[in-house]
This record gives sequence, structure tokens and C-alpha cells, in this order.
Amino acid sequence: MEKLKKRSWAEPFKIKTVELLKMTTREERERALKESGYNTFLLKSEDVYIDLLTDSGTNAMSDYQWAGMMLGDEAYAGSKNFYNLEARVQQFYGYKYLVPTHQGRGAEHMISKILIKPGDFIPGNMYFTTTRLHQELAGGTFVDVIIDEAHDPTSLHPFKGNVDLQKLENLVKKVGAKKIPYISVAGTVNMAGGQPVSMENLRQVREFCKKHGIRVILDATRLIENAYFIKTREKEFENKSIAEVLLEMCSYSDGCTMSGKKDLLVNIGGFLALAEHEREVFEEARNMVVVYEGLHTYGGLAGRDMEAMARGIEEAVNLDHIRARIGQIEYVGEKLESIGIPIVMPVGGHAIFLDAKRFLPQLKQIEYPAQTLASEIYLDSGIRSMERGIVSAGRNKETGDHNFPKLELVRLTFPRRVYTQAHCDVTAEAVEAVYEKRNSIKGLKMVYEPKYLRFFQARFEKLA
Ligand code: PLI
Repeated sequence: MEKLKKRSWAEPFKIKTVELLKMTTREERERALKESGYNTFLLKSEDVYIDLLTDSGTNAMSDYQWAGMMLGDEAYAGSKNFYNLEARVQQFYGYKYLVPTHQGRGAEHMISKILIKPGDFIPGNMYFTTTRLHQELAGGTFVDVIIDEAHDPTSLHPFKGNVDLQKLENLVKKVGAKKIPYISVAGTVNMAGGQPVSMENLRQVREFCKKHGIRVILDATRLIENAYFIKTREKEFENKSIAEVLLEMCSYSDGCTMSGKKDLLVNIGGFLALAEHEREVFEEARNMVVVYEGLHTYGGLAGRDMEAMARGIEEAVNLDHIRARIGQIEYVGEKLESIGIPIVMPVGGHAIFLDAKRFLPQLKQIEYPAQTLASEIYLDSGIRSMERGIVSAGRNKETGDHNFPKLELVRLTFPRRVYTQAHCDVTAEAVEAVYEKRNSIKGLKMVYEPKYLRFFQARFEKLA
């Protein structure tokens, strides 16, 4: 008998509660898809079998977090959960000041309103939908300064989230540093495929920005996942803990916006955090949060939600957790790659991104290849994914034309601690089944387009 030589890792948890799933027939899915205008955001959750729409707010909390929920101090002012969260943010992210928000976009709203003046430019390592919208609503213009490799789904660059210093310098030369209030740097860049930024790059960005008096604001939403890539891909950090890497990343910034719904293993919550030298910005945010979110010691959250997030930080920096988290994505990625499915490489931190341009080469971009592919995957198996292509990219704020992004992707996003390896296998098999019939697939036309963040609510019909 052959010996089993390989030593596998397994999830560092066991399951205590389960949520039952409903299976649907193809006819039911056909009806559901038509009723939702071929937009997976408009499907009812009960019609979904495996929900890979997003990793945002869909995490499974631990018993330690649920126990913390019972310790919610629901005082209007000065909840003890706020002080606990503040202490954890100071300990793990290194920022002195904390303003809680209901979720990430609440923090984006405030930092944009405080720092951006009409006519300003905000460079970033690729856009994110809500981040860019808040920058634009504040009168700013987003400028993409990510390295070119990020726009190439086949490039194997280990840090495709890196900022291109030359692009940044060109922008400074063109508009002047005074018109650039800050650069927004995201960890594991979502729209690029969950691609990390290196510590070396963060150091360079910090040095450059310091010289020009430009702030660095991190989008810390998936910074812990980014820290894992730094530990495993940058030699200098192989013996450092995730917490040490995280703290060093944050030390090269002036503050961060955070959607706790991802890295921090909760279902709701976020914050704006600022370094010690940013007291004035903090004071302004602390005042503003009262207008838009709630008092500065709850920011739209219940005390119990802040407690769950504080405890989530402790669990999220655990190496066993993060190895299994990213290991699951790698497992699906390797499976799909081995059968020749076109995906963004290297596989990122929170999702597999299918390359819809190569998957459905017969479709023009205006026939919405990624939107089409997401609806076909649902039709085949009840698995819900998300478009990250031309629909998500929206329209140019000056000309009103569609933005035509280079990347036309479908995101299969894995919630943390929710699905098993068998769910992963079923997912890979569903994608394979759609790939086998790819030549017969027709595109979509948009029949309803909302004004803001259109991907959430747009409706489509099948092309004849
Ligand atoms: O959904 P919010 O408002 O908690 O967070 C907004 C947000 C900010 N930055 C990044 C990188 C995100 O990924 C993000 C939200 N992402 C969602 C909802 C997603 O499905 O990826």
C-alpha cells in the first residue's frame, strides 16, 4: 500500500451550530434569475445554495465573540465595549484615535469630507466602488496609481497591489502636491483580485509622501490578509507574527478606514482610526460622526457589535486562522487552474476571480461578460457570485460614458469560517460545468440603471 506522505492543514475550528440550506431546481433558479433582472444582488438569499457573493458581513462568529455579544453595554454614551474596541485598535493597528462607524463606507464618507476639497486628486492602488464614490461626492477625482501588472490577470507578480511610484510622481508633477490631500492605499486590493501590497512598497510610498507633505490613509479592510502575504512572500518577515507585520504596515500611514465586516470576523461594523499626530482630523471626525452615524462612542453600532469586533481582531491575527482562511482560497484556485479555467493569478486573499473576458471571448464588453457569467453559474448550481467588471466600474463622472475596465471579472468570494472543503469542490465543479458549455452562452443588455453604485440594483435582460 502506498503511504500518505502529504500533511494537510484543516480548519482550526469545529462546528457548533449549523444553518440549513435549501436546494432549488433549475426551473426555480431560472424564474428567480429572471425576477432579479439577472443581477445576483437582487436574488433572495433563500434561493441561493452556496453564497459566494461577498465576504462582507457574512462571516461566522466564534463562541468567544457570541459570548461577548451578551456583554453588550448599550449605554448611549461611554459604552465599555467602545473602550475595549479602542484598546484593541491601539494594540493591533497602532492608531491612537478611534471613531466607530456602522460600516466601512461611513468612515470613507467622513475622511473624504474632511480631507478633500473640490478640485483635489486622490491617488489610489486601484479604485474601490464606495471609496471612489465618496471621494467624488466630496469634489475629488480618483487617480489609479497601481502597477500595470495589476491590470493583467495573467501576471504572476507577487505584489500586484503595489503602488507605482512613477505614476504617483507623475501625478504630483502634473497637479502639484497641494492638490493631493492623501493617497488611499488598500490591503489585498479587491478589484485587482485580492492582490497584496508589499511592505517594501509601503515604505517607499511613505517616504515619497513624507517628502511631498501628502498623507497616507490605508483601507485596512483586508490588511490582516495582506499581512499574511507579506509574511509568506517577503523574506524579511518570515519569522514575524501577523500582529507584528500588521503594526508595521500601519506605522507607514496617518490613519485608516475599516470595514470590520471582512478581516474582523463580524456581521456589521467599521471605523475610522487616526495616528497620534492627527488629533485635529480626529476632532473633526469625532464631531462629524454625531451628524451622520451616532455618538462618537458608538457610531451607529450597538455595544454588542463593538464587543464582537474587538474580539474579532484578536482572532483575526491568529496565524492558524489566517493560514486556513487563505488556504481555502488557494485550494479552490488550484482546482480551477488545474482544469484550465481562466482565473486571476496569483490567487488573492478573499476570493477566486474568474476572467470573464477569456471565459466568454465571444461577448463584447458591453454585452456584460462578467454579469452574464455570474448569472450562468447561479443557473447551473444555485451558487451566487458577483460581477466585478464594466457594471461595477460605472460611468465617467465628466463624460457620462461607461468606464471600460481592463479587468472583467466574476468574484467567487469566500466568507470566513462558513463553508467546508466539500462546498469548495461543488463550486469548482459548477464552474467547470459552465465552462464546458461556454460557447453557447449569450450576453445581456442593461434595462435599468440606477444613478449611484449601479451594480447593486441594475437590471438586465438576455440578448436574443
Ligand atoms: O461595505 P462597507 O461599507 O463595510 O465597506 C466598504 C469597503 C471598503 N473597502 C473595501 C476594500 C471593500 O471591499 C469594501 C466593501 N466591500 C464589499 C461590500 C465587497 O463585497 O467586497
